[in-house]
Amino acid sequence: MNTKTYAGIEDQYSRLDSSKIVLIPVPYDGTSTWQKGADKGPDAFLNASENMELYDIETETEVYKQGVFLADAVTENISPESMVDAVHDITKKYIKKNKFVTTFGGEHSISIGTIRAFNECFDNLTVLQIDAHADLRKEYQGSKYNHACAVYEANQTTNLIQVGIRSMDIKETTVMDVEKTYFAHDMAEDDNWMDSAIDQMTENVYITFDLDAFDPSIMPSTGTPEPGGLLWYETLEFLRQVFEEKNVVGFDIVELCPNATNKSSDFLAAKLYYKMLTYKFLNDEVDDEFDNNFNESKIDINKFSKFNDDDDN
Ligand SMILES: [Mn+2]
Repeated sequence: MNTKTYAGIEDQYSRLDSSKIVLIPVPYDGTSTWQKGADKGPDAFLNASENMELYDIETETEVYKQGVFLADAVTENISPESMVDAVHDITKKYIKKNKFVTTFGGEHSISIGTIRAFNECFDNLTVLQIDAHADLRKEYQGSKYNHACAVYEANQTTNLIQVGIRSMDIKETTVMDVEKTYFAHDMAEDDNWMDSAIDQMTENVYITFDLDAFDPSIMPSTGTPEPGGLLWYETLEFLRQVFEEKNVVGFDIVELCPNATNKSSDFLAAKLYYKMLTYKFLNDEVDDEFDNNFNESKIDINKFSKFNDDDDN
């Protein structure tokens, strides 16, 4: 059991029964291909969170009072597939407890498990992927559960919207839906990308946020930094709009690869997480009941599922 709490908050705000939010750390780094260290991400994030001031100036709120339960870390790592299964199971368990479920990685392959759980529990799910990389490979280095494959399944089974993309393999062009892809070089010149992306979302939105979407000038501590990324305030503006206009059902933040001497990226990740919670609960009083609106009897596949098309081939 964890003895520490998220951000060092008091017991009354961190117990499972009274918390609307659950945070699941997944310190997994089994398939990363270049710089290792994403397994250290959750600890660095939690340490930075403990040193962060919890009053949000922009919104004049203290979202931690909605309650944040820090779940035991998922440490399953016998194989990438068993890790994904473990993440899937624990995510679904907390969704069914009517919690707002959030996950902190770890490398991006953990999101395969979280997205699968959310897609099984929410109708017509949109997956908003904010990332430098397309991550659309069906298989990479012998595994379907490699970080380079993070959203292949989401692309097949959900309404996937990709934002910030600036690196991919030519093979990925064959599965990518370019109408739903916002490339970084286009975003730099087109102020309309935020509205356009939101217009393509269904009501239920899951956000998978790879920290390498940010520009390396503000987020250097990530496994594969790419130039030309998102900056802080435009990212917050976009996220706030998404949370205001859609039902964000959960999110993950992945690929923090901490640097021993420069902690600014850890703090950015901590603040990003807190901002996303803040936007989610902006109009909720602490005493309001929370309903995550999961569909207990969901049997329909997502209307965006491409599995049926595949069967015809
Ligand atoms: Mn990435």
